[in-house]
Amino acid sequence: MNILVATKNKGKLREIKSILTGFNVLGLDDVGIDVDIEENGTTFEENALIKAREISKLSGRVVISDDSGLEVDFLNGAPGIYSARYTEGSDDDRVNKLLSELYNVPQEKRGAHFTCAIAIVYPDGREYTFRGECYGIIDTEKKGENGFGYDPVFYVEKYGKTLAEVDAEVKNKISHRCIALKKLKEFLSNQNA
Ligand code: ITT
Repeated sequence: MNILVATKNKGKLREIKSILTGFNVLGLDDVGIDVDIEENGTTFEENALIKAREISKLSGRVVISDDSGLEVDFLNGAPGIYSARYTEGSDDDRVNKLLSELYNVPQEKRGAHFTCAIAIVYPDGREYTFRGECYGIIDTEKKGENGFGYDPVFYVEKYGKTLAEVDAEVKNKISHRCIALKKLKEFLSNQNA
């Protein structure tokens, strides 16, 4: 089965490809689509559906999208759906802003989780969403080079490492994205049953 992924984020696409084994996963570059989509929903699910609907309309294909973000307890769930827009600039600039917001905040108050909503939209209009979450602590400094986004400061107690320090295979076993995509895979296998 061919699945087109409506994302401009290379890190997400890389992870989705390695988790959705058994499918022919295409990126927007593969089909020559380059559009800016306004993400004006109020939840991860709404934003994921906005992206998948738009690209399904443009391509006529089965499309999945990923809307995700980091919710920090001390910041009352911010940056949340605004994680990509937390500050202008690069992922590194956003991580630096987060570290400065949490400056001197003790470890027991640094809890956070990633959320990922995966949407699938079919050309006939059917649409479904799946959610995954991954819990950790915001570290006091950046560690590791793997992954993307906020991974260098997202510390996972079970591994004693940030998501940027663990191997891609480990992240892809425990991540919010992996949990949501497993639900999608389960759904797709029941569709074909
Ligand atoms: P698309 O909308 O084109 O998919 P985007 O990067 O704008 O790409 P989102 O609007 O969903 O995607 O924003 C997700 C934000 O959350 C972005 O800042 C990411 O860096 C961050 N994020 C999501 N998943 C992450 C992960 O697994 N590790 C680290 N940061 C992550």
